[in-house]
Amino acid sequence: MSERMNTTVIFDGIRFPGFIHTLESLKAASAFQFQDKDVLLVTFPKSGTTWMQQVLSLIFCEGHLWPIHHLPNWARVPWIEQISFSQVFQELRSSWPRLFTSHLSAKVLAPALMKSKVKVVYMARNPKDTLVSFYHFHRIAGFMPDPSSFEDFVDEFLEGTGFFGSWFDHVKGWLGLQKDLNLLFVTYEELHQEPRRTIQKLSEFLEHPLRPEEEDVVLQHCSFSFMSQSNMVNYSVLSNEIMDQRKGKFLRKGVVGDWREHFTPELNKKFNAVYQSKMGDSGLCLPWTMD
Ligand code: PPS
Repeated sequence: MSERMNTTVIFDGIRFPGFIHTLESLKAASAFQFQDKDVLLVTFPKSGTTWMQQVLSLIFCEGHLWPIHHLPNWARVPWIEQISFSQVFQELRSSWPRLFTSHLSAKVLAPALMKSKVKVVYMARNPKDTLVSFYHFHRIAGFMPDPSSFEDFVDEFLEGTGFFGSWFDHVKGWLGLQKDLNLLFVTYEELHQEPRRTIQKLSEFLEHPLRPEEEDVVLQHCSFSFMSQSNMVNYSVLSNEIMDQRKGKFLRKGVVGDWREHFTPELNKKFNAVYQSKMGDSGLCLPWTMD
């Protein structure tokens, strides 16, 4: 077993899994030299990151599907804060705009972004579904601790003391920068409910218009059924030690509203009260229903 498998790195008060992050890799990300043409996908974990990585790759691949079939998502749209980034960065395909991913907070990344016109795609998902997906992910990822119980996991999520910090701070931080950055806000729910319209909205923002038949190619290759079968996005190339998909799949359900299968009425009430106290006066218009 890798020595780093059970380690934790704390950066700017937030816990990160040490298997894929070091203090150095996190610091380097916060000082990353962006270029105006770059595209940066930002998410809190389990908000649809892999799905959007696939969509972005497809929008820019212009029908050349070789990378979709032969390069894993982390090599096409790498996380700038992960240990592997320095290596992957050198191998990025130079013909594309550079596509990056990050789970970092606005506070950490904004200074580097303010200096450029980077196109930021911020993707968020109903926090209850995000939490449920994250809970299941903790059970299969060898580099994350097993959650003791769903109730405890909810408490940790509400307190913002878990890995990657507070969902509330993440969303408020990034959406609070909408006026300062070149940022498009997209939700998991809209990509789910209106995939074609959402892909059109994205391609417009990215200044990379698609013909209807190109949209068809994107839609086909970003469907849950296609992605579940593709070992370039379903993480099946990783060992069981790193991600044990015998316990549950990375592409688990891919639905909206699965939280209803997990939350008791009491937990739901507790969650809604915290959500209201943290988001109620944020001035943000968030599209999901909490009931
Ligand atoms: S990570 O670890 O942060 O990169 O995880 P992330 O990719 O953000 O989130 C994983 C969840 O996204 C779902 N997913 C999809 N849903 C619908 N359609 C497609 N194509 C798709 N691709 C990924 C995935 O199933 C996880 O959600 P859950 O609810 O666990 O199924």
